[in-house]
Amino acid sequence: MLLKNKKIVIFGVANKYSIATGIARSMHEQGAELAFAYQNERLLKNIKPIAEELGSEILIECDVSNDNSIDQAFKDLTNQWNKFDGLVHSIGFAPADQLEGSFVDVTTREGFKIAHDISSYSFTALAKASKPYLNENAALLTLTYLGSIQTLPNYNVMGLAKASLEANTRFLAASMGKDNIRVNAISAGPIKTLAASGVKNFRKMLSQHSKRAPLGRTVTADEVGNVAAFLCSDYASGITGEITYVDAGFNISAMPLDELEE
Ligand code: NAD
Ligand code: 0WE
Repeated sequence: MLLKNKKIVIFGVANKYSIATGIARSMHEQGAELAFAYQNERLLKNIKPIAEELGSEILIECDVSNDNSIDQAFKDLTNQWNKFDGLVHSIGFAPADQLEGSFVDVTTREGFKIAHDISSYSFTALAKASKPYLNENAALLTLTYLGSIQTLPNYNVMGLAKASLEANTRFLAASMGKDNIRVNAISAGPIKTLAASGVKNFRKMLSQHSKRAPLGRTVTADEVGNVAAFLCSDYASGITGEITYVDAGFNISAMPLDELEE
């Protein structure tokens, strides 16, 4: 039981396919007590049964684009918990028109601003707002993607926002280390979630991934969840500011070994 006696709040469950749901499942298996923060009322019907199955009755609304909503969320949460041990940020967003077409043509000042606000600044905002309530030894975790350091079609301004999020992880780790708070990120391979379902040719991306990845397949939200549980546990007490890849090895491979075979 990696997470026995740990209280962890998870931001970013939209439905049962969310990476945050895989993380919650694994953390529950490892004995964590969980709370869920959801974006808006509309998602509540999806999240209620998931929370219930994982033994949680703490459901809190939080729109991370709004400072008042963030403050209220931690007031609501700390009505139930005095302090807690972990926070998972599994949130990303850019307006749909930013994620289709050539980067130089489709990117706008407003699209850039929203992508960076929701996908990167919100992690700083949650770290700041949770700091008074974090126990000694607490861990923060976020989710990133390879588009932060390499290009691919259509990911566009989200790649810039993920580059910012990864630097954010390092600066938060440096800044909170003196309080013994660790801050890490998981870079996940492509997974068919709600955020991916609107993306053009996502199925082709999944098959390209399986072709190039050393393990010859994609990863599941539960596999990401298992690494998330480890990173938030005391077994990872020596790891902070790190980006851990959970992608079946895709990021180390420039070409699959069988590509040149006749
Ligand atoms: P998802 O759609 O299930 O989750 C995205 C979540 O972001 C949703 O729960 C949504 O409610 C939340 N969100 C968006 N705007 C918000 C706001 N203003 N306030 C509060 N919450 C807000 O999709 P997912 O794939 O599970 O995405 C989770 C994280 O994983 C994202 O950061 C994404 O970039 C990252 N990621 C996804 C993949 C993939 O292929 N699915 C790969 C690597 C990284
Ligand atoms: O980070 C992500 C999801 C990013 C995302 C997706 C959407 C679709 C719907 C952010 N905002 C929105 N806004 C919407 O309106 N991933 C890593 C998954 C993903 O998204 C892609 C990918 C991959 C992989 C978009 C284009 C190309 C590849």
